[in-house]
Order: sequence, then C-alpha cells, then structure tokens
Amino acid sequence: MRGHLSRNQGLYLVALGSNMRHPRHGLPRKVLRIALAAMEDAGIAVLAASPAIESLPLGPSLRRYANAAALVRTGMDPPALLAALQRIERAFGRKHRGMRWRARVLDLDIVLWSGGAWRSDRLTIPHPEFRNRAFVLTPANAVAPGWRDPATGRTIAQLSARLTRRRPAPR
Ligand code: A4P
Ligand code: MG
Repeated sequence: MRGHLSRNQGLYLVALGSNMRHPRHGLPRKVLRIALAAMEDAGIAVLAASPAIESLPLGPSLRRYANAAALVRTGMDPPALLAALQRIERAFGRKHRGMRWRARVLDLDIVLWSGGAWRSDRLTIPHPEFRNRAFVLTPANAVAPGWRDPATGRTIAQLSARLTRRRPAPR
C-alpha cells in the first residue's frame, strides 16, 4: 500500500481498546463503536473498521478487552491526530493519563502512518509494540492486510501470521 501513497495523504491505522464499561454507552464493544463515530465527528474519516475482538489483558489489569482497528484518512499531521484522539479519550472519561496499563474506558493508539515513521518525545510511529500484539494485528489484518511496516518491510498479514501461527511440533 505504501508505494501508492504520498506523504501528505494522511492515511493512518488506529488501534482501539476498551476494558471498562461507560456509564452511558455501556460495554467495551459498544464504546468502540461510538468512538468510531466520535472520530468521524472530529474530522477523521473512517475508511474501514474491523469487527471488535475480545482479548485477555496484557499487563496487570484483570478485565477482558474489546479491541478493534480502523483505517482512517485525515489532513491532520501525526501530532494533531494524537491530540484529537486524546481529546476523544478524555470525552469518554479517560483520566489518570500516565498510569500505564490501568483499566480504561478507551485507548486510541496510532499504529501506522502513510508517511512512514515519526519519532518525538510524545509520539512514536509505528507503535513500538504493535508487532508483538495479536490484539492489534488481528483486527488490523481485517482492514489493512497489505500495509507494510516501514521498519521491517513486512505486511500486516505477514506480521499477524507470524505471531498467531502455531509453532512447529517438536521433532
Ligand atoms: N504515545 C507514543 N506513541 C504513541 C502512539 N503511536 N499512539 C504516547 C498513541 N500514543 C502514543 O499513552 C501514553 C503516551 O504514549 C501518550 O501520552 C502518548 O504521548 P496512554 O494512552 O496515555 O497510556 P497507556 O495506553 O496506558 O500506555 P501505553 O504505553 O500506550 O499502553 P499500551 O502499550 O497501549 O497498552 N491488553 C489487551 N488485551 N488489549 C489492549 O488494548 N492495552 C494496553 C495498553 C495494555 N494491555 C492490553 C491492551
Ligand atoms: Mg495508549
């Protein structure tokens, strides 16, 4: 996919996660659906959204997650998109920023950008952990299987297969 895109077309792959119900919107799965609508309202065009999957928590949280991925288009540059996503997280009641990995109503991470890599104090693209996380790669594979990770040259489909395929039986 990367080869067909110029730097300023602004395609992004966004990972969505929730493991707490919202007092009004309800269960995590529903929170993710409403978060997609909130992204549209913020000027972020959702081109494709994966089904939500359920996953066990990575890290100390005890609650199961709903995770999804969205392919989006926006004129925002990466810092502007991060700020817009964080505004949406806050609108969903996300507090305690900085307390890593606690239960959260909504987490929105930027996984990939059509412009390639971005690195600053507050933002790293590609997301440093996405290659190791089935709860990111499985939904991502539903919306952007051919997108190549600029760091490894592997597509989402390849990264996902690598992570989820069973190990060969011992001989
Ligand atoms: N930041 C840097 N790069 C990015 C990026 N590419 N996208 C900075 C978004 N943010 C980025 O994030 C902390 C800071 O990361 C932000 O202020 C931003 O400047 P945060 O959302 O405030 O905190 P967090 O999400 O608790 O931390 P972090 O490190 O993003 O946690 P993770 O790695 O996202 O892990 N288990 C399952 N099954 N499913 C999940 O979705 N998620 C987490 C959170 C843990 N376990 C999970 C899941
Ligand atoms: Mg996050």
